[in-house]
Amino acid sequence: MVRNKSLVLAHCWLAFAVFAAASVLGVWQMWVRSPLHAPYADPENYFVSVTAHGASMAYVLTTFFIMGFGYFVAETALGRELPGVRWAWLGYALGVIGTLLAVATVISGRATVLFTFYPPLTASPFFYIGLVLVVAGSWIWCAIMILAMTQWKRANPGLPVPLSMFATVANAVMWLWTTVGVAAELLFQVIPAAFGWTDTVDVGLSRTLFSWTLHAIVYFWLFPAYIAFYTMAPEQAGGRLYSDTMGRLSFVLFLLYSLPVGMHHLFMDPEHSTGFKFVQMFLTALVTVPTLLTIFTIAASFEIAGRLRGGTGLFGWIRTLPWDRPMVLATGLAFFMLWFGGGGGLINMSYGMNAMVHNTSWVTAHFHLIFGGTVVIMYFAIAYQIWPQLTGRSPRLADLALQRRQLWLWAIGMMVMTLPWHWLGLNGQWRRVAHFDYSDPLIAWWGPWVVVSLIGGLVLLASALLFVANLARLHGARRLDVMPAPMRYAFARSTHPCGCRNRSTALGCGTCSC
Ligand code: HEM
Ligand SMILES: [Cu+2]
Repeated sequence: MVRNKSLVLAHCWLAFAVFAAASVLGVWQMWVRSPLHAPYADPENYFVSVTAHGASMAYVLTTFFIMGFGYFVAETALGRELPGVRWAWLGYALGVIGTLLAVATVISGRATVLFTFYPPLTASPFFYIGLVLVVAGSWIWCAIMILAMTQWKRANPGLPVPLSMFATVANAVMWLWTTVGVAAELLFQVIPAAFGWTDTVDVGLSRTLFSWTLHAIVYFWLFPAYIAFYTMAPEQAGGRLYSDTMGRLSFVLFLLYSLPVGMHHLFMDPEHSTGFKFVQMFLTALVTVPTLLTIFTIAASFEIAGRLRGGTGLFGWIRTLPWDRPMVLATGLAFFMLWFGGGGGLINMSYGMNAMVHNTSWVTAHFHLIFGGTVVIMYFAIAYQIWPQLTGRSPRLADLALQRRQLWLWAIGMMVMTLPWHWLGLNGQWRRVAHFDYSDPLIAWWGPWVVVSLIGGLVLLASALLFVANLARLHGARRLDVMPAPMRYAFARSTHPCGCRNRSTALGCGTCSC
């Protein structure tokens, strides 16, 4: 039972409305970069658009969705009332005001600084103040998450916190620590300079402070997807979580590894030494540990589910999984995209190879695949799964078919858009550039590949609109008499609840009846 449905819905709807609008801008940008003639295509408009699209996707979609989902998890996993609901609404209001301020400055052309706003690019101070307000709103969310868990622990001494809440709080703690970097940059360097109170900015310092936030923010976005992998997908697949400890370990590792690695974004910057960059590379490589742990644990959980459903042989269990359930399908598609996106990430991470792709389209293609692909497809799946509890309406078979179609379109569109985009980057295509002179024989062959990316972008746009339509249709549907089933999270089970010492199999104890 979710008490504060409107709180969660307000966050999700704002996130998804902004996402849909930003998707339209994304397609237009790809069109401008292509050899086809796009309307309104001038560099001014392009950078207004890329700033609006980038900031909307990276800050608004994510922050509001993560906050809304966190409130949902706190209520459903802890099974008690959310503390500080008024504060939660205040956090929402701050976020809305901040978003409006930032959007207004971008649309009026006074903040074309891209979502990274690296000085010496300078925007209207109200752009930055808007961002600070969004972050301040999210800090309130962090405090509420921590408080909710503490209260629950006090009421349930000795019991482990449910994994989904454990991960949500890990995310809140990480976010509190990691936003210190960007907050310091904005408050002490960028905003005073934008108001004209100071006349120089130490660019090396501001890039370093921003990087403090810039990698961990990726984990902030990623956590909901991992929460879904660990606590929702195994349950939907009809099995159980293979290991609760692996889950907790992964989340703690993400929390630890997020701390010092963001400066790997500055491999090509002069202000850090080579030795320091090597350390950054090494720490970044460690991030493969929780990623591989997760892939292993979720694959094992799915294998348990597939075998429980009668699957046999080395791979037979894959076929018996219930792929018709959106959460299961999305997990499969997310892992597929993670395979490519993760591989690309290893190249970015390597100090030497990074020099080859630095500031090319490779980078943009990479984060679209892993963030827009793997992470955002799980946001869709989470939304589909929590919508019945929030709206009181259960999806019918036809609704589920449309949800699956939407997920497929997203994965296909993402692959079609990003594979050529990577390839062009490898061949030197610049990122953040509006116009290319395709009459130059050196780059003329890029044109058709950008058009293929554009087609991928159109498929993505269709999927984005279908997603919002799917949610709206369910929200507006006639209420049925049957109430949707309460939210259930996947749990791991001890192989030997009875404590016997028999040999066990993946499905449980082979010999005793426990
Ligand atoms: C409809 C699907 C999408 C299309 C067609 C699209 C296309 C684009 C294009 C063409 C750019 C400009 C790249 C450049 O100038 O180098 C861009 C930038 C960006 N996109 Fe997307 N995008 C889409 C969805 C997404 C999603 C789902 C996310 C993340 C959730 C995302 C995040 C970003 C960010 C953060 C930037 C800014 C990059 C920068 O400043 O360099 N996009 N997108
Ligand atoms: Cu990074």
